Amino acid sequence: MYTSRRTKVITLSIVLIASLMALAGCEPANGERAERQAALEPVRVSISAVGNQMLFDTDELRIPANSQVTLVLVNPADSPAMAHNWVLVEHNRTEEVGIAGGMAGLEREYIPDHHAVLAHTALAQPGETVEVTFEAPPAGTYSYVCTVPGHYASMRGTLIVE
Ligand SMILES: [Cu+2]
Repeated sequence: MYTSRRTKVITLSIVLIASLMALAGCEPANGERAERQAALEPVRVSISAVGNQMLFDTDELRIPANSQVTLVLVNPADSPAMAHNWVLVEHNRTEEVGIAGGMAGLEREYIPDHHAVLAHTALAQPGETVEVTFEAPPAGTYSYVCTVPGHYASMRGTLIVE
C-alpha cells in the first residue's frame, strides 16, 4: 500500500517537473531560436586552395552581418599530402590556433579545443570539397587559417563581417 502510494507521488512529481520546465520557457526559447535563424539571410562563399601549394586563393572574405553563412572549401590538390581545412578564429589568433591544431592531430582533423575557434570545416582531402554552415559572428574583423601542420604560416586570411 505504502509502496504503491509512493510510486504515484513520484509519477506526479515527474509530471509536475515536466510542466514547470515547459512553463520556464524551454519550448518558447527553441521557437525564438528557430525564428531568429529563419530571419538570417543565407549567404554562400567559396574559397579554394591553390594547386598543391599551402595557399588559399584569397586572403580576404566579406560576409554580411545577420547572415547564415555556408563556407565552401575546394581542395584541388592532387598531392596526397595536401589536405586542408578552413578554421574561423578571432582576429589575429591564426598562429596560436594553427600550432594548437597541429598538436590536436589527424584524428581530430587538426581542430583544437580552443576558445578562439568560431567555426570550421572538416578536413578536405586532395580533390575534395567540404562546407560548413554557421551564423555570422557580430560585425567586425576575424581571421581564418588552415590548421594542417605547417600550413598556418601561409594559409590564412581575414574575414570581414559588415
Ligand atoms: Cu592547408
